[in-house]
Amino acid sequence: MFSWNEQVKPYEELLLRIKAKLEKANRSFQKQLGYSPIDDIHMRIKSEASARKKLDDKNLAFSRENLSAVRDLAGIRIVCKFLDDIPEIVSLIRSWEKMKVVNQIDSFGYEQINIIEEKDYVSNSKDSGYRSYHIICEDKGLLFEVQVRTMAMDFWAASEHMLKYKYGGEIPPDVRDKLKSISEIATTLDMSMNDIRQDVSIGTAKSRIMEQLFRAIHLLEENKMGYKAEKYRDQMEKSGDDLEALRSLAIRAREEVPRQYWDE
Ligand code: 0O2
Repeated sequence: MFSWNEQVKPYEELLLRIKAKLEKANRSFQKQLGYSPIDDIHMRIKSEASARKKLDDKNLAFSRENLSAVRDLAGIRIVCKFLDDIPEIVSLIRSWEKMKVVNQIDSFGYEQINIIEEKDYVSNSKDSGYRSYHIICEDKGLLFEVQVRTMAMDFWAASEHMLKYKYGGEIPPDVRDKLKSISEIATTLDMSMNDIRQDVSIGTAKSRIMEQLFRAIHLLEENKMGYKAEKYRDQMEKSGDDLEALRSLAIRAREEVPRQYWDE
């Protein structure tokens, strides 16, 4: 016999490492783009009973060896804000694999992961209406599953899961039909939200630029360079909504402020 706790311990450590990598990447997205695509990260290790059932269903013994072949014994779920964030996160995870060729060690000092399989239930939803992008990964012999989905997909999956539990595993046909049509509504919602994502990104970029420009103008005024501040205010008004003009104005205004006046 083997101990379940001992069996799952390395998976717990692995999930924490992957979560830290994702959080770090999300912070970099925020820094570089002013926008973080990951809304939430959940980790889970299958319960002993659920793992036992999975092996039972495949007529496999509950052994250490068979458990290590269960691809979703450990799972990490990444919930994104918008539909277009999914390919962004999938590329990020694929890049961890590519890094292995160049460098065996990443910035955390761990070896990189291998991608075993990808399942695109976003483009091709399951019969139930389930949608998500799955990536089966491997890290030093440990298999784990990454699920990438939007908030709408996550809400649907959590509700369906809850109903499955409530009906003892078998959802009645009429409820199943309703769930399928709700999944279609969620898809429409995701697509509509994605359409306005462009506006959101532009809005975020503009507010960051304006923040920098106002800060530079304020520092110029505070440090006896009111005439320069006036010039930038004037040009800012003339630039209107032209993002590129405002961006280059903010760069120039920042350069005018002597370094010692920045308290950042
Ligand atoms: P839980 O609650 O996450 O433990 P395989 O693993 O390759 O032998 P499987 O299990 O069909 O085959 O793989 P698949 O299709 O990639 O699904 C694995 C996981 O995706 C499931 O794990 C669920 O988390 C999720 N999933 C798949 N289909 C559905 C669905 O119709 N509804 C919901 N709510 N989730 C789904 P588990 O172990 O089934 O569940």
